[in-house]
Amino acid sequence: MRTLKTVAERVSRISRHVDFSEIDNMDISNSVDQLRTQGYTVLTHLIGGKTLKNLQAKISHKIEVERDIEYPCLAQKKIKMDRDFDLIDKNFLVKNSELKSRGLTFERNDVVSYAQMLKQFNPSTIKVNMPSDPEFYEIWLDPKVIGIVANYMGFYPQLTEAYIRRNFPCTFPVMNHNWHRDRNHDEYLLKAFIFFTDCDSDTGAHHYISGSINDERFRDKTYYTDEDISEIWPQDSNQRMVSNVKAGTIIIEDTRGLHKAGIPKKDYRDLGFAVFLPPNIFRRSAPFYNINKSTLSHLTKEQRRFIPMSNVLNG
Ligand SMILES: O=C(O)CCC(=O)C(=O)O
Repeated sequence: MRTLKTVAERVSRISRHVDFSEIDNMDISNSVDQLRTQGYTVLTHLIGGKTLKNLQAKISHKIEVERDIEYPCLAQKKIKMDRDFDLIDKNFLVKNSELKSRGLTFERNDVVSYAQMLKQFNPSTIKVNMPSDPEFYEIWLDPKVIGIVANYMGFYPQLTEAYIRRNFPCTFPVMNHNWHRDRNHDEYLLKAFIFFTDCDSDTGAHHYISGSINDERFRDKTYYTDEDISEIWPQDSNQRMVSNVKAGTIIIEDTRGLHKAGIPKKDYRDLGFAVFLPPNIFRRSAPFYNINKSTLSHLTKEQRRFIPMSNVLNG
């Protein structure tokens, strides 16, 4: 099965090759080097001014006015320590349908206002699907970002997932609040984290262990605690990356390395996610986002190479 997948990917990569030796942009070249040595690269203030303000406003409108988020959504307020200890133990790594059948979620119909939603349910994470809006794609497929991604991989991968998450303070850690490695692909996997709010340890920093991609430790379980990780990399270890960043920053990361989402102590943080994987003509999962033909027509030829055809609506 593995061999079939590898062959399918090799075939899918034909005519998508990128020759790193031809890069003439020092910024891109330095970022690719950082990805190779550290596993991440930080692009500060990549988005700014009016674009950043517009996108922040659009995200807030979607969440706070339209309440157009993914339902069912886990309500921290419904979790009971003595009853739900099995789920707490698993860091809630179960299907949404199970959370729903346990009565731990809320639906669109349960929400009358943003304030009521927060007060009544205290969601830890809200997920917003990628709007089919050129202004968002301009950032998710920013020329510098895709230049780094393609040169790191050596070919043009696909943008397989695109979404936004808003994280709130919460009591019970849920899935990626714990240390983990992403397992979408053994060899080629990059995520771009797009910060729409300032983000530091008070507002839910992103954490990464530099140089951990090829470290053989921490591979036998899905999640690890802070104590597990601190035994090897204490808080003051210079291999720890903590995102003390301003809104408008993008971190590109090889998330096969150890990482986790910090829980905000106050306020919230808005983060955009772009997941890049090798093209595979046999990938069977349904598209994780859809883009209209008219939005696609705003993108450059290079940006369009990242969009799988199956994600194009009316196409
Ligand atoms: O939100 C974050 O900071 C990390 C998210 C994460 O762990 C993931 O996408 O795998």
